[in-house]
Amino acid sequence: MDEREVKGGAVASEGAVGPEGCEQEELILREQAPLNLESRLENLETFITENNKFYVRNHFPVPGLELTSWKLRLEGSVERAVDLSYDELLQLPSRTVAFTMECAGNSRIFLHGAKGLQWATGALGTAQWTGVPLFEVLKLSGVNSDAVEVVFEGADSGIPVDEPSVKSAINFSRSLSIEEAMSPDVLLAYKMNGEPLSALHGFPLRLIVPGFYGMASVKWLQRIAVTNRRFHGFYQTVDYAFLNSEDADGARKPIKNLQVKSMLIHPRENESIVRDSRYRIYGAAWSAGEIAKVDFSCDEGESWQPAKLLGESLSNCWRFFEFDWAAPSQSGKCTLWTRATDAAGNCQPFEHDDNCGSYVINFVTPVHVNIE
Ligand SMILES: Nc1nc2c(c(=O)[nH]1)N[C@H]1C(S)=C(S)[C@@H](COP(=O)(O)O)O[C@H]1N2
Ligand SMILES: [Mo]
Repeated sequence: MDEREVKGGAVASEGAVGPEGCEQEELILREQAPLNLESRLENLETFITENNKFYVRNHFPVPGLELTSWKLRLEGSVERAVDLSYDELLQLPSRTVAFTMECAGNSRIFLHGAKGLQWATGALGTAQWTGVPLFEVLKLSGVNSDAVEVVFEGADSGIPVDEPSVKSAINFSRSLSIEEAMSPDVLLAYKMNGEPLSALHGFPLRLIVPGFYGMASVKWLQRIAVTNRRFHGFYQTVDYAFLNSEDADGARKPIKNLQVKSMLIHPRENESIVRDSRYRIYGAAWSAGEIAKVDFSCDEGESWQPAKLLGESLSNCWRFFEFDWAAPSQSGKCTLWTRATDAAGNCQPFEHDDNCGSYVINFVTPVHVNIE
């Protein structure tokens, strides 16, 4: 894997915000323009991922927004349109919610050559997000009885790469149904781990949708529109969309909920382990909801043993696990698997669902180690 370090001085594009001065050495550069950065596994060992070690997923250049000219516009199928300044938002009731955010394309390298950014397993992280519950802001505007969805528009725009169907610049936008939007966990967040959002993570305001893949958490929010019909935006029906083979209409549906998944943090791919030793297997598991169990196999699924879940269980957050492994007494290669099950009874599949294209990569993947 090509892991070029991100050093200061590289700028995404003119007028946009680059990684310089952001102390991004901790991250792996996956794309320079637009800037895409992956977290290092060794920085994902703790419950909270530090802000400067948290992956960055951008589709367009990072807009450099200034508070003096920025405001949030709330309009559409509402009783009254509302404009809110940053200071006005800070005055509204706030909440802090912990949430593990994973990019829907995380682990794409396991699809061997699939189109898109070649993420290994580090396009995820957990932060405490602070902001105004979206429903509080919708209360200010009122919502008409015909409202169906809420559309969130970011200030970033451009023409998506390799998409001849899109001829002119579009903004990054996604929608939620009215029911989803009313969840008290859905936040208009202005803080990440107690600090104001950085430019890379959506300053001054971003949406946070716990339990959904990252694409739902629109950064650099500038406009929220309540609509009386379904939104068919590019990042809703073309990209970040899937085919449901049970649906007769054949239309692509937006990818939404996080699917149950686990990853090993120790050992790493190709790590050497002393034969006959005890080794502490360590990893993380997450889902929309809570994790019920994680099983470990060192014989490609012939037999499974339960790992020990660590810490407390928090909804929509990862949970770490460990397993005290008796490494084989023979030297040679060994393949390690983990398989998580969530509280709703979903467990990780063994194969990728092709209806999801190069997204939702939650099947059981191997870590190969050398017993020496
Ligand atoms: N406006 C805007 N919001 C966005 C994106 C984007 O490109 N533009 N990327 C989305 C995707 S695909 C992910 S995974 C998350 C990543 O958030 P992060 O960069 O703070 O880690 O932001 C989402 N919100
Ligand atoms: Mo993403």
